[in-house]
Amino acid sequence: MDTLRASWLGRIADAADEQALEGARLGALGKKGEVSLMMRELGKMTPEQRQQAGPALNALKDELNSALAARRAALSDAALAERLRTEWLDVSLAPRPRAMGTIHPVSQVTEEVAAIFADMGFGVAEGPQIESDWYNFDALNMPSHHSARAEMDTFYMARGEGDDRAPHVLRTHTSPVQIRTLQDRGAPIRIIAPGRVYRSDFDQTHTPMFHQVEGLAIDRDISMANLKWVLEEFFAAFFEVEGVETRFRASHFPFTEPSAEVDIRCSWKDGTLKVGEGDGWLEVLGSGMVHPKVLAAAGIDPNEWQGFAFGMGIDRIAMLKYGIPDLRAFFDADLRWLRHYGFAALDVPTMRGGLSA
Ligand code: 2NL
Repeated sequence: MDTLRASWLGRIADAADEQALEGARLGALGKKGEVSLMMRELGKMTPEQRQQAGPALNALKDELNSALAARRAALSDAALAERLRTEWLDVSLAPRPRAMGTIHPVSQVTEEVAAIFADMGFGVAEGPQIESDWYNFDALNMPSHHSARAEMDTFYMARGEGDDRAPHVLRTHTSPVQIRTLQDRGAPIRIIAPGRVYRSDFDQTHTPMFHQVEGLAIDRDISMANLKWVLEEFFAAFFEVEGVETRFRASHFPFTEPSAEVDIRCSWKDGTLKVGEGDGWLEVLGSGMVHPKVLAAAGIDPNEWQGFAFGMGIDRIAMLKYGIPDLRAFFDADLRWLRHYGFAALDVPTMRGGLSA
């Protein structure tokens, strides 16, 4: 009985898995198990023999059952421990970087400009980039054979043979947006018109598409004094300085009379621009009082209404404000330019196939 006990306890203790353990249970306590068969022998024994063997076999059965339960629990603990060891997720693993875009400096500057003019009561007007030559030129006092029209390097839309629709162009300025808005809404009006404009010109300082913002204020007694105040307010806010002195130089545009080119006071110190101080002047925009013919073309009575208009390049003032010396920063696919000028949270390997260079 002792060898029997030791042998089965040993098999149970050594069972490497659930299957081996079940084998041991059946071998000892199953229907034809060794211990079960011995219990069946009890019936054939004398009462004295039975009295001795009965309790011993029952005790053995209980002990084996306990050992089986203990071993089963141990195996299941080990199985759980093994799963915990192998089935894990490292939640501290850094995530794969995701490509994050940032606002383009030209878009940012456009928003800055719109916000500053909004504070002075100017709304934002938008319009088509493909314009009829009437809106782009005629309405602006540039008739068909006007020299300024030829000088504009205009992109003309192709026309098929027999197509006699009015000639259309890629707008060369955002003035047509102002004409349309004036026609739709009438006077008084205060708007700016930012957007893309196109001229067939491409060199170090020109791209065939660039960005312009024009402004227009029409009321009963708007003067160039109002223009000067609005522009000085704008430049101080835009360049984030206390005040900016402007200098008006007589000029000529077909759509304004009188016309002025406007410079702002600035200095250049060790290659960096400081606006609002110093003894230099920087040309920043063209402006003037809206020509009576332009008002009339937009359906506004020039005897009742008058006002100023101006136009400036957004790319240019973006470069000045953020110290970007090269137009390629805006147009080159090489994002190093944008990153260099602080505009790119782009140091992400998945961005545009990589910034490795
Ligand atoms: C420049 C000059 C200018 C305007 C644009 C304008 C618009 C209307 C009527 C009259 Cl609807 N004028 N725009 C006026 C003066 C100058 O732009 O050098 N821009 C970069």
